Amino acid sequence: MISKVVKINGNEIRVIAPADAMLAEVLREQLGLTGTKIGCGQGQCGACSVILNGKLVRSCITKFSRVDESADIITVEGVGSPEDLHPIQLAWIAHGGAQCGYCTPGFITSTKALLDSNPNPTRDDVRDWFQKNKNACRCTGYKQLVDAVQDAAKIINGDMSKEDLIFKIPADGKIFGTNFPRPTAVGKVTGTLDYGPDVSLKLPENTLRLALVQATVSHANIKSIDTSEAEKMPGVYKVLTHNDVKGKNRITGLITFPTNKGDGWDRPILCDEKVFQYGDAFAIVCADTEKNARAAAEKVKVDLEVLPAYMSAPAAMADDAMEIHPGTPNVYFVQKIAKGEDTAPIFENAPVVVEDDFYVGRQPHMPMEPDNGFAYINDEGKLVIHSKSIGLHLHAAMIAPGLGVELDNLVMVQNYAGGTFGYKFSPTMEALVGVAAMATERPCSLRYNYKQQMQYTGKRSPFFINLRLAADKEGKILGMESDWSVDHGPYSEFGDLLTLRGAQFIGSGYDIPSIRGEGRTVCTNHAWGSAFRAYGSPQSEFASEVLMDELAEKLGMDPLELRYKNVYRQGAKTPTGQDPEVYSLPEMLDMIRPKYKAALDKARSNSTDSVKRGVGISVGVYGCGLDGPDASEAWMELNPDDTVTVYACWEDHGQGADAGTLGTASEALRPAGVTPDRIKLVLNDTSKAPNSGPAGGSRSQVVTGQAIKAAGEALVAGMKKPDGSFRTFAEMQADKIPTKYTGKWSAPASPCDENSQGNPFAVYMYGVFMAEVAVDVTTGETTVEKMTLAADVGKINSRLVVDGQLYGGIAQGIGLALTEDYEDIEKHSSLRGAGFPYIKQIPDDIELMYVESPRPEGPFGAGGVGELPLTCPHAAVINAIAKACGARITKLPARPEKVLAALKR
Ligand code: MCN
Ligand code: FES
Ligand code: FES
Repeated sequence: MISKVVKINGNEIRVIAPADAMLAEVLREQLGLTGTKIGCGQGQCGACSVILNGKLVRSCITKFSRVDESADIITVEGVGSPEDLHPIQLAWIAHGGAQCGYCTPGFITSTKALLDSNPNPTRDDVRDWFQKNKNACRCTGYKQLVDAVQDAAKIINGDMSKEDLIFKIPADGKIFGTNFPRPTAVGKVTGTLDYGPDVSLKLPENTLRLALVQATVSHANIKSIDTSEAEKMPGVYKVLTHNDVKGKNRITGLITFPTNKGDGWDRPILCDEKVFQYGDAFAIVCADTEKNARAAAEKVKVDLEVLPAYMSAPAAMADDAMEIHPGTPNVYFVQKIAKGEDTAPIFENAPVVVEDDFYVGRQPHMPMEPDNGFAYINDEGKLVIHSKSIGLHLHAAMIAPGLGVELDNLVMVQNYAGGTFGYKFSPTMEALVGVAAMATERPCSLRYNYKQQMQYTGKRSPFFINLRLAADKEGKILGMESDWSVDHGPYSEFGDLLTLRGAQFIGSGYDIPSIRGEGRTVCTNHAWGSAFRAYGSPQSEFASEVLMDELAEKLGMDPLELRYKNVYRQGAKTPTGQDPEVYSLPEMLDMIRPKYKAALDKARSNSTDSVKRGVGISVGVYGCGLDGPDASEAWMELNPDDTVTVYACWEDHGQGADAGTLGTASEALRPAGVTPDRIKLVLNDTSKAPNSGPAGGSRSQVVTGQAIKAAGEALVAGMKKPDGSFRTFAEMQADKIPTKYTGKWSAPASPCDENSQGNPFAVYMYGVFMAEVAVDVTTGETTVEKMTLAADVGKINSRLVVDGQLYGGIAQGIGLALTEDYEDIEKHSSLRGAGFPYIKQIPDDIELMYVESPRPEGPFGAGGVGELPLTCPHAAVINAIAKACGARITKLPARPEKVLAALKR
């Protein structure tokens, strides 16, 4: 133990801490200063940044023993408070700088340190600073953060007033379509909003801290598990194996496709017979501290018979590959597409045919907050599980039978989440903490470190695609033939649905009269496939968008004009034979065209012998919703003080469920004069709010938005008096009119048939991307200098949120194009190793343009937005590389060595 007096946020405090403790642990665990977050825990993300004696440090790698006596430490709590926001915090709110907000305290302290030393930084100074200090953000694409720093500096220097940055509710109370900040913003910028790991530290003293015993091989039979030595380790309360699981010990994928050859009961909660992938859990150690639990986990002995591991779809499809789940073939689901006439004669006679093979790999989600959660038995005897789940009711159904608990006795709650990007569409540790709480009858908390986040959560499923396009001499597409194999890892949940996405989105955006193709879902031993933002479309559309450029090349046509000729117009049908609900792609291409021409000129004149510049275009389309008649429910209640409470399970990854709910509810309630400050939100607790469905498929603004609108309209109708004025709560009571209303909505859509024909989504999002790149042909290094996106997401609810969604998704697309991968389990198990894009990899110059075509089926005309920006930006980047230097990349990521190899070819 060491003891020293240090000054923290202006107060002198004596701290007695273990000699090996890190400053972050001391701040968070001993002093309760949980505003400082731990992300990577490895010095790579800056979430833990604090100011130590005027210098910015990453407190997760700063030993407390090395903090000098009487050191001066400033954490986010010392920068400002909700009652007295610092200009930096105010600017962060005004610019939408906090999406999930997990990186925010680190950025705020980092900005404070920057502005203390350089009160007038240029945008490049800011970017250099965040790069140097490794401040990483996965949500925002960084642009709004630099905007915020610029405005904060102006306020501090007296060039702007705080007032200028404070959002003012317009006189008519309309916030829908404005820059109103999200309700959680103040908590996020001040570090007062508690995420799972923060709440976990504040749990009762008898809480058990959990550690997992995990596989370090990818495929094996389990011969025995010996926990005896671990049980004797200090602080250990119990060591749990599959024998302690009361239910079926399986997470069910809720299979709905009758042609799926699996039964969906393939994912063990705790492995019993087999290891299916690296990281699979054998046992849970429950102990007094996480350190003790982790130390004891090392002592559990597992005897394995190692089996051949099939680490890709082609490997698992080989004739001699064994069945990974005995009894179920490795190819367990096949989805065909057949639209229009047979393609064989078309391809035979077409003047122009192009064909290529494509691969989009195992993109890791890399949220700033690693996975975590906790569980306990409440006073009603119900099991309560808190996690980052973005599908609370869905996950309850997936884990209840495995745990052996009745659905009615299971409560799911979402903690504020530091980003998921879809990995939490699958349950992760929910069932593990559930097992532990049931077996010990004590609160149990589990926190993954970053390596576990990488190794034991799902990843984007790689698609291997062979694609052919046939066209006439003028560039009109005549037909398409596709073949795709989906490497879905060992667990089948939603793998069939993902394979269907190939049929729905390869070639989407274009009027292709005839399509034939087949896709298949393949079980492998690599990381299990979970949803990832834009789910299936980045793989599908990469193939068709890159092949469109190859077609343009063969035809000698401009790639933008080839697209212009073929995009959806009146009379066109989507690949599933559906009529698009709006036709905004031609308009968006028209908007982009002058910028494109100027960019081409610029690229030509700015290219040198060693640095070649190019411009690439791509079209992105994605559906809002789950296939078919996707439904949602929300409630609204008029309270005795005449405020209104909205109840919904619109889960928040960080995208802004709070803003979405408030904006939509306030628009619905505006006719009754209910102003936004009178609206309260109760979100994301299955014991308090109804089933609004999971926050996936960019569905919430549309589907849950419609449910909120319906509830609001019902309440407004109840409040309305015959004379057109509105009743107060007291008047409603006096008139015996109910004060609580249910809103339900179901999408007018129908699922696809066995040929992938149908009207799966009532609303789509559309975009046109343009990338401007520079390729250093001596090193193969690509720099994206500018991205432009013309987007149609319908009417916009929160402009701040929507801008942020687009910037952030584009940044993830640049990562997907150039660096991100989780193929090599050892090498890619950290942010840096997996190619996380820091600020200098993302251009400061990102231009957004909107076409707001009102959606007939969207609430107040709104569509969805979350996934649009990641549908296809990477294809624009890859097309730009080819234009710049002739290197045609078809398999991602386009790391320098791949670009050099393509150049040589
Ligand atoms: N919105 C709006 N106006 C529109 C459309 C949407 O203001 N016309 C707002 C909504 O109110 C909501 C946000 O934009 O705040 C996204 O809405 P929507 O597209 O309906 O998507 P969901 O709320 O269902 O969110 C899920 C979506 C998905 S599927 C992933 S994955 C994703 C994403 O959003 N993960 C994210 N965005 C993310 N953003 C962050 N920061 N972190 C993640 O993990
Ligand atoms: Fe400290 Fe990532 S740098 S948590
Ligand atoms: Fe930066 Fe989410 S807001 S990581």
